[in-house]
Amino acid sequence: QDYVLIKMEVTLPFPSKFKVLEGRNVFLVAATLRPETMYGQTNCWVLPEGKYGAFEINDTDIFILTQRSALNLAYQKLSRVPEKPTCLLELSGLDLIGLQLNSPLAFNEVIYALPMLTILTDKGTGIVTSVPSDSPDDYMALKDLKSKEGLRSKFGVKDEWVLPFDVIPIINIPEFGDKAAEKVCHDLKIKSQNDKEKLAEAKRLTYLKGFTDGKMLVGEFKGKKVQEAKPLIKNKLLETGKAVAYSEPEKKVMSRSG
Ligand code: ZZB
Repeated sequence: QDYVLIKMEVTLPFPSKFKVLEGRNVFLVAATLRPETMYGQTNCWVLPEGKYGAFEINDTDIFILTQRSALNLAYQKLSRVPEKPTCLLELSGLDLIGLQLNSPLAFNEVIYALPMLTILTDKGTGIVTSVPSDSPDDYMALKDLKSKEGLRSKFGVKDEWVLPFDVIPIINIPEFGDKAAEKVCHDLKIKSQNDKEKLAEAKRLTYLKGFTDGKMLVGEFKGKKVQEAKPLIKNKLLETGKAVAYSEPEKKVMSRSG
């Protein structure tokens, strides 16, 4: 699977736990297959009990992601020491919640790292960027956090990291309108982010229709079809250094190489 890794820059000042990283450019790095949706980011997702690390990519850049993805990146020439990830700081998802981020193309100038309970640690980087207009999982997880005060207090999430962030229409799909994920979640009567079977169906539908029938409502390629805009936006992100390409090895290959 070929992902685009989005470099979401952690803004200054860093929280005290991150002081050893001062002087570097520090990024939470999210794997996505939908670079054309980056305009609509409202937050970033981390797994509260997930294990992450801050890894040296080169002399200036630090990526926060899972150990597993840092190793894969090292084999893809993205590590300061060739083929060896160097971890400067071990972190848990709880350490990341509330980090303030500046993410490429996002209309929101700052977004926050928030808890999502269904993140898989053996996929991508274990960090996910959230686009609730076009991703049913993101829509439901944001809805859960907004509507459940208990969920926010459980993870120390401040109201101002969540409540001001609304769904931003970025793509029109004739069948689903300008907020496809909201419409599909509503039509399938999805109750929460834990409604996994229905969410898988919602994701399948939104992917399919988004790709075949979607049209950009915003950005440099406004009016173009999603199919056309996707590679153009991907290349732009890669050329400007705001993202890097990442291939996920097959599961079998991974277990053989340890
Ligand atoms: C932004 C985005 C916008 C995404 C969208 C989807 C959609 P796939 O096909 O199963 O590989 N993702 C990435 N890593 C993880 C993880 N570790 N755990 C859970 N989810 C993860 O799915 C790739 C997508 O799954 C990625 O693309 C990411 O969310 C999420 F409008 O990034 B996406 C209809 C989907 N729309």
